[in-house]
Amino acid sequence: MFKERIRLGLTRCTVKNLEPFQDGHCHDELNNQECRYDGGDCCLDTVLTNVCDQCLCKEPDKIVSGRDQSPCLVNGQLPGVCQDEFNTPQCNYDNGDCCGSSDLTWCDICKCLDPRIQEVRGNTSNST
Ligand SMILES: [Ca+2]
Repeated sequence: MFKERIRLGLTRCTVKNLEPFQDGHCHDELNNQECRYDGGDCCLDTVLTNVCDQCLCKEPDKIVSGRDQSPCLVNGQLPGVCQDEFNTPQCNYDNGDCCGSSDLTWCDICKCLDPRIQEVRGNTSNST
């Protein structure tokens, strides 16, 4: 097993199960420098986000090349409906759909993450 880690260059990676490494699906637990950013799984042209929560491309060289500026890596956005997979900086926090009185039937986390809207909320309303 340790041989495998050496072969993959993952000797500093603390994740025990390396099977998900570079399997084409983005894994948050492997998406760090020690684990070589999941072998690039989180920076693919089409990131498979079914097993990750953050699913962010963190590879420095890819970010420098502008990959993190790519507008949104998932398709199927529904206006006015909070969708966790779009609730990211890349997807403009689902255009604010997870903040306020949107349709929350399509999300699990349904959290208002948009920093701009959070600011507004903090100033105006504190009662639920
Ligand atoms: Ca993976």
